[in-house]
Amino acid sequence: MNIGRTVQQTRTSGKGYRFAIVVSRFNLSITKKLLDGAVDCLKRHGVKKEDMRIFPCPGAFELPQVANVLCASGSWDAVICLGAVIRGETPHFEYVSSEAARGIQKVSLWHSLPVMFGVLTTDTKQQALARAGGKHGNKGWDAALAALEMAHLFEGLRKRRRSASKK
Ligand code: INI
Repeated sequence: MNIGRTVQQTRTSGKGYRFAIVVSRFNLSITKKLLDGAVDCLKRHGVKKEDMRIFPCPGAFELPQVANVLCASGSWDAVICLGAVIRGETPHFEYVSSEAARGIQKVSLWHSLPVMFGVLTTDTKQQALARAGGKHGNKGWDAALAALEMAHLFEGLRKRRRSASKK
């Protein structure tokens, strides 16, 4: 297999796919920019307005809780979680960031559905801004692009499983 060619052929058209975006309101000035990036990416890849929905939640800790319910609904091809956890001076950072990451991964595995980790974990607000449409790109955009790729990949895997079970 020519892995280089296969990687380049990755499909990211969003036509016909449905995406849920869960966005944390904590550090809203940053998460709003992540959301703008994610929506822009989906639109540019052909996802219709009616095929994406935004679900705000209080903080990054709650992202997996909302994603879990969305996955269980069976209505989405992928769920994109967006948040910003900034270290500050308390150990709260460690709990929130690690539970968000762990929870998002668990939800994806429970439901066999792509759930994207578009959560910034930085020491400072400046570092977060640089990754939310600043000089280091936009993590929301990146998470949406990964969701498009994963939606195609999972559709292909489901088709393979169906055709294998008919044999
Ligand atoms: N939530 C965040 O999304 N980012 C943070 O930086 C953050 N800090 O630092 O506290 C944060 N805390 C709130 C947390 O996610 C929950 O909403 C809260 O604990 C209620 O469950």
